[in-house]
Amino acid sequence: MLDDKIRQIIDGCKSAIEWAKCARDIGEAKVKFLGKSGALTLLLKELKNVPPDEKPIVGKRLNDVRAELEAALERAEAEFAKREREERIKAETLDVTLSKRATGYGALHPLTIVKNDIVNIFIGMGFEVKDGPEIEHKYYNFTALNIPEDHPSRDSADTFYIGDEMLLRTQTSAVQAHVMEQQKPPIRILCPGKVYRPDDDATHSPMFHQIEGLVVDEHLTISDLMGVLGEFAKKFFSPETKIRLRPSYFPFTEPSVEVDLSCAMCGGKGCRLCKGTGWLELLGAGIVNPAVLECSGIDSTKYSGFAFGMGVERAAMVKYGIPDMRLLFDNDIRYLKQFR
Ligand code: 2NL
Repeated sequence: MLDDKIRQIIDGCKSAIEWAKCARDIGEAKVKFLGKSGALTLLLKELKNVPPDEKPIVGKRLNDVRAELEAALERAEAEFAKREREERIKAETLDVTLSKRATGYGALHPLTIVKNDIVNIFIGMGFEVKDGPEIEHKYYNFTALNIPEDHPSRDSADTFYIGDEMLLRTQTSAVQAHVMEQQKPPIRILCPGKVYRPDDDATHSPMFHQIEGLVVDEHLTISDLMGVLGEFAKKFFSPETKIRLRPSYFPFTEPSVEVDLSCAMCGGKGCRLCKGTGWLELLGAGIVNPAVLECSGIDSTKYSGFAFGMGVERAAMVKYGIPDMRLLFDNDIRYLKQFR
């Protein structure tokens, strides 16, 4: 009778081990057969009903069975634990020899490339880069630059106004007007940045980029302007590039000039890029109007200056032969990729 029950427990436990699929199944079998209210434990409690002379034998038998089953369960559990750890490690293994999916590299926008090129050329000549607000007071954008109250560029058809006094700057000279007010000469600054004008067609964007330069010191003449811009032309295009000055007019410079660069594509013979002229129009420049210096509190009898300005879009178009400015703003990645 007792023997049958012991047999049942041994068979039940061994079959549980045999059918177990994981360490947890073994844990459950442990509870079922050897736990506090497990089958073998309950049987041990029945020992009190066994005749006294048989107790030692039956007791030993039950303890032996318990030890045997415990050992079998431990072995099975250890085996499962080992197998499960191996499987987990195998599943987590990374194949470091697998080649990655191609992601492609980022690249600077051609306008940024050209802006950086230009800025670095002038840094090389001792210029300091300055920036300022894109939302300006009309005083710094116009008045301080000797642009009269009735000048057409002040009209709301040519300037984005924000109320009566404030506007989106139409030229980066506004930054230079701030610097002249705050700094004593010598001044040698370069102001790259976004400017805004309400035109929008094949050759105009309502937002575009300018780089303006300003030098104020004693004894400066148009020769200094030609020296600096001649050096710029050689570095921007090629060592053979020459500059040419033509008379022009700006309210903030007197005299004013347009500065042409000899065409880098044909070397001045005339081609598609320079439209047969051999020259590329790139900069406006001039000797700073004494009225502009005085307006910022600089003594125009002691100091003189020269200034210049250019459009970054225009510079990028002549440098790379880009035929339409909209190609720079459409942000078609297939087009922009070429300038990497
Ligand atoms: C152009 C022409 C120019 C200046 C900008 C300037 C600034 C100060 C005083 C005097 Cl603070 N001049 N800037 C002078 C001449 C031309 O720009 O074609 N820009 C795109």
